[in-house]
Amino acid sequence: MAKSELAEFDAVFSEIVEELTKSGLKASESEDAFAWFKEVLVYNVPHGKKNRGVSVVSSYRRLAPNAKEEDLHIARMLGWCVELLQAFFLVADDIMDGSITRRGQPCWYKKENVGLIAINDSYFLEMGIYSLLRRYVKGKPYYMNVTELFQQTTLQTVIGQCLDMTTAPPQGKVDFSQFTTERYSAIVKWKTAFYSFYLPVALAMHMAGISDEESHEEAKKILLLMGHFFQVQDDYLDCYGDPEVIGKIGTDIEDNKCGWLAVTALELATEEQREQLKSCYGRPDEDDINKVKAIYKDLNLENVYKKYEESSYQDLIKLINKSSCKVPREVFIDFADKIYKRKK
Ligand code: GPP
Ligand code: MG
Ligand code: MG
Ligand code: MG
Repeated sequence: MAKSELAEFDAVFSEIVEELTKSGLKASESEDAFAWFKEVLVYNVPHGKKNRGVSVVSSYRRLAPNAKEEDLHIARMLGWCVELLQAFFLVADDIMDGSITRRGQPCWYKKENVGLIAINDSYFLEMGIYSLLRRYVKGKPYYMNVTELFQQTTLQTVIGQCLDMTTAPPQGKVDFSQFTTERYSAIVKWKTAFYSFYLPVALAMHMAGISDEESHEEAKKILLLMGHFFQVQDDYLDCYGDPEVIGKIGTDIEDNKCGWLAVTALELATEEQREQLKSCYGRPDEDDINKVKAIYKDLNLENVYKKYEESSYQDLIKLINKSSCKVPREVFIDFADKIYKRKK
């Protein structure tokens, strides 16, 4: 079933492109802009894993087992709105992080005829969300809830991105004083967990008529824990993932990021290793990057991560089992199964 859910989700992407561009393409003054936007959409939106988008649909199915086809269609459109939000963030994030590739192709801003137009394109992608909401959801009782949720989630992610960027001093400078587990937890909760985990399930809940605060708080607790682990994994893969598989080349070491590997290394390091890290972290030079990786190796971080992955999965399952949420456990288990032990 999981495969066909993705196939059905993919099948409506052309409708998304059509809806977002058809009227603009007909108006002679804006025609060129919408032809450009069409390219932005096709390059940046459909090539990811789409876990977030498909989770809206699969969660909605769990919450409304007798859902009508017309409502499943709306769930798919909301799923694509989450993918648009993600594309908006990634186009901008890659500029900020100076990344090279994304989803196995050059980052959008790296393309010869794009450059900083990518900033404008990220706003284009963001506004696509609200066009689709007006087109498919307006008139439904949950329109206001989902619209506000997208706005609120965007702000949360911007706050997280701000913490992420400002905790990383400019290249060549070192300041490990802020590289604490508390700061790390705050960064990942805000920059990743809300939009990647709470948002998809919360959208399905609103569609299914579950909008009370208590249910949302209960679901949020579980989903934010999952989101925390997911970002730890992203940080691990930044260094240890295969770029061919993850579709991106890691930049966290040279970008001076307060990532899981750096925070964990600093916790385990001897005074001497800490001094060595100070002299090579956050520098673009290949030799410096390799020195950081050698220290990670001496500290056995790969094993520390494997242990962490196992124990974090156990913690998550415990939390899910003891929750008394209106949302069935399978919604959380489905999502967890998609991310644990992932390689991309
Ligand atoms: C992931 O960080 C976080 C985001 C993509 C949110 C960006 C938010 C904005 C408001 C632009 P990351 O840099 O570790 O992701 P990746 O490893 O995929 O580049
Ligand atoms: Mg990045
Ligand atoms: Mg980033
Ligand atoms: Mg990353």
